[in-house]
Amino acid sequence: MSAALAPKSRTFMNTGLPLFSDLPHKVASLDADLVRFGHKEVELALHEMPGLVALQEEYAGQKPLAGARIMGSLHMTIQTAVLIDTLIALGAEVQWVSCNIFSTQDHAAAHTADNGVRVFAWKGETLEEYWWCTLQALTMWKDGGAPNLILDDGGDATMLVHIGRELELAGELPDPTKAGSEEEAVVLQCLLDVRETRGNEFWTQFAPNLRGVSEETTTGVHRLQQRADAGTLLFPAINVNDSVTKSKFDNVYGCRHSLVDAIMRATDFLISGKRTLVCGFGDVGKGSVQSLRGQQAKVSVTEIDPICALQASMQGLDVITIEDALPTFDMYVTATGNKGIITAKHMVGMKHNAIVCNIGHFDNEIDMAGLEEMRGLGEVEKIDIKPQVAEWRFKNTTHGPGGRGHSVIILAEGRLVNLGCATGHPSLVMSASFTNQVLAQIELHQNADSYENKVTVLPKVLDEKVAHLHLQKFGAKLTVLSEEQASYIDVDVAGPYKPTNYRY
Ligand code: NAD
Ligand code: 9W4
Repeated sequence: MSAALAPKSRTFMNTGLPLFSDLPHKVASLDADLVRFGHKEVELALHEMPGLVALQEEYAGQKPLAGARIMGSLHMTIQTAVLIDTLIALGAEVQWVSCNIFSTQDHAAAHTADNGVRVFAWKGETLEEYWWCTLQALTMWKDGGAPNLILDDGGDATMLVHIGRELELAGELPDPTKAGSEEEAVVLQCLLDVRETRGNEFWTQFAPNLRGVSEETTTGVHRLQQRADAGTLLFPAINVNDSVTKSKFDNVYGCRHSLVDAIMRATDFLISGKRTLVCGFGDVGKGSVQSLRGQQAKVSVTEIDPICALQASMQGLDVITIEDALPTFDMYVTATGNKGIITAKHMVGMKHNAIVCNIGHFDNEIDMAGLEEMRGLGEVEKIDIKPQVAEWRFKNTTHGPGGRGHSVIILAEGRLVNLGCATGHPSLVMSASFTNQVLAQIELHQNADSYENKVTVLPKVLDEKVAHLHLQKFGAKLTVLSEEQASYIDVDVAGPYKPTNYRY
């Protein structure tokens, strides 16, 4: 169909929303109480986000992001609202969506929309609505223009532009019937609708406006790296994930805060003194162990890597296998990034009312599919206790109360417990991460032309700057190197203080 013949009022799939909408925003509600709650929570979070406050103050008069038009695709939470406010304070124009259908905090979206920002995000979007939101924030700018930067988490926005352009250049029609998943079918339908209404060169003309992307997570960085290796990345990318002040804070300190927070919000189970198994002793496992030990749980770990196992041993933890734990342990936390860590068969052997949760990879560290299969066979019953807390009762075992079947309590359906049962990382942890994001956006806005279309991390001095901006909050006082000391250890007085490959 030619663009001229295309119906102008076409709606996108089952959303009932115009494919290209002139709505100023779309959020769950702008009810006065919700807006007020959002504004107040942002005000409280701001006080805990010293890196972002410092950047706002440092650049108050300079507007280093003037002329930047940033499309953001990152969980629309209270902390993200502070990030958005900071980008705007630094001169940027911003349009936003969430990067997960469930992760929007509606009061955060209400705060942001009430401030006049074009935000398209609400908790519990359908996949169709999610991709509609992404299309609006990317393409529907108030003045009819386009963004020149993307701030991405997971790579969806970056991917839409790349695939859209590639299919146009290949002369191929996007074909949802060839999709490998339900989500891919929605993406291809979105691209097909754009093709049918806007013609063969929409993304080809759109993409050159983009000068760079900063990426928040491991998955997104991986997708960018694959493109860079294949020579198909269209603009430079800054990998924020691998700044030390992002990854260590997110993985270790964020999980240290939010693991017991989640378990306590979900249950009234006493953690102290309980035998708890943490599967995986990487960064997230280390944070999780600290979290549980803070409550005086008796923690043991499982590991496949002898270095991490030795680290655990040096911290006084028993390194065991899950089979060793089954008869006596009260709680299990998976933190491996791997799959099939706790199987349905393991759960058959657990103590009555053992708590099982995951803080690692999204949804397959715990074999929920195996449990569902047993449910289908009538061997296990699922009893919902409250949202995100379920009892799974094994009917044929004999080590439950009175020699009958036993149960396990599964939190957040086996998905990330700190996000399903609590509110994730505290603002201060997100401040470290998002300060890197702002520095990355400034760097791309000012110097994108000096970068190749590759993936780079921020230089270590900027990582150190992020740490610096947070020190005052803790009343920390740095020792200043003398010139003599600096030359003795072969660093500059102003940093960087470590070689690039230093492991913190
Ligand atoms: P990591 O690689 O540092 O640690 C994972 C550890 O698990 C490694 O030491 C590895 O040897 C071990 N492991 C792998 N397979 C195992 C197995 N079968 N049994 C026992 N141990 C095994 O990774 P990380 O940074 O700790 O991240 C782990 C996961 O947590 C990732 O999926 C990451 O995306 C996720 N993550 C979650 C949050 C959150 O807030 N919930 C935050 C950051 C990262
Ligand atoms: N959140 C999230 C919340 C609820 C939720 C299907 C129904 C990640 C990082 C940050 O993913 C996030 N509910 C789900 S999935 C899901 C995901 N389901 C699954 O059944 C329930 C998320 C980063 N972050 C913090 O950690 C703190 N502030 C932040 O911005 C946020 C949210």
